[in-house]
Amino acid sequence: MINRRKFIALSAFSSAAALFTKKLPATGNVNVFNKGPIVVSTWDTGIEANKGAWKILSEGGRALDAVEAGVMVTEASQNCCVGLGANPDRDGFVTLDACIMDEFFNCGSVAFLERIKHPVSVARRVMEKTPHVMLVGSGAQLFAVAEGFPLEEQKLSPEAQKAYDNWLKQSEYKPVINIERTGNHGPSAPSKLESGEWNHDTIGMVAMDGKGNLSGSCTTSGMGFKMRGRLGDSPIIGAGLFVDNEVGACTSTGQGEDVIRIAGSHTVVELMRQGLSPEAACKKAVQRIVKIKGEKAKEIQVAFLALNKKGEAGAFAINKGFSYAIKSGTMEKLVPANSLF
Ligand code: SD4
Repeated sequence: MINRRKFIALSAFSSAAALFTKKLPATGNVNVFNKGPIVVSTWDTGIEANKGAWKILSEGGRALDAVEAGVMVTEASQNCCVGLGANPDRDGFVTLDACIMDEFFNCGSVAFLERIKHPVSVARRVMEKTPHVMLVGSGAQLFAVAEGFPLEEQKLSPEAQKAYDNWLKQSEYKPVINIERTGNHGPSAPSKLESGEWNHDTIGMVAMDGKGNLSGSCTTSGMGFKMRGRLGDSPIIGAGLFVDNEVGACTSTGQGEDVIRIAGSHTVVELMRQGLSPEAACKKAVQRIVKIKGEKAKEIQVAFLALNKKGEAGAFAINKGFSYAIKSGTMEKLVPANSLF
């Protein structure tokens, strides 16, 4: 039998719970408790990428292999915003950045890499075959070729050529906010870059395997029409990606300069270490950027996506328009993230 004190405590709890439930955002961006493997990745392109990762996770494979295979799907899709089919720099060259990190703090990264289809795999080779973490530019390309990666033709995809020709008309050097305007995605959407319906150029992925180990990857063509040689956060361990197997993993997307400024992904993992949920940790990091940028934050986009050791996922963005894809044994969906503005 429930005594009066217990009853009051219980009803106080249930009304608090009801209040909490009411306050849950309509976007459904709640932390998902998950048992077993799970993979999450940025933007709508994450849906297809997660399928690639899931092939490995569902067969008991390692998170590290899953996050490499997953983002390779996006790197390979010629009509997408990531990889050799993506937007070039302002001089017309596609330059790629990528990194990868496993459950033992092993990490590898390449940046300003040209004519290589799978920068994430080169990053993994840097991690596994050199005593270094980062290789850049022609050195990274030489290493890739020595490792047997073919040197692809230097040629823009038709979509990127159109987008570049359009940009050349004004040649305005201004980063454009990353958005997703429609829910329609996947390889069947070849004209999105041209139509401006989709202007993000990165995929970040974090995963937990059946053994409970975490890994992450991030790959990008960087900001479209950037200065030659410009790097963003994506290849920088601690900024675009960070994994601490005791706590959680985080990746980021959006204006890289502002992520680097606060060592974004590392910050999110440290906030989770202090007990914050993935979404709350991502929100705190976003707030830190907004505090620095003030009103100007409304003109840029940054989003963080995190996964903790319990298999809870969450994200948060500065502005509306960011979503992330989840795949686990029981769910596969695209979740619109909450944002400050
Ligand atoms: C960068 N963070 O190069 C990347 C860009 C990005 O969606 O995420 N675009 O700064």
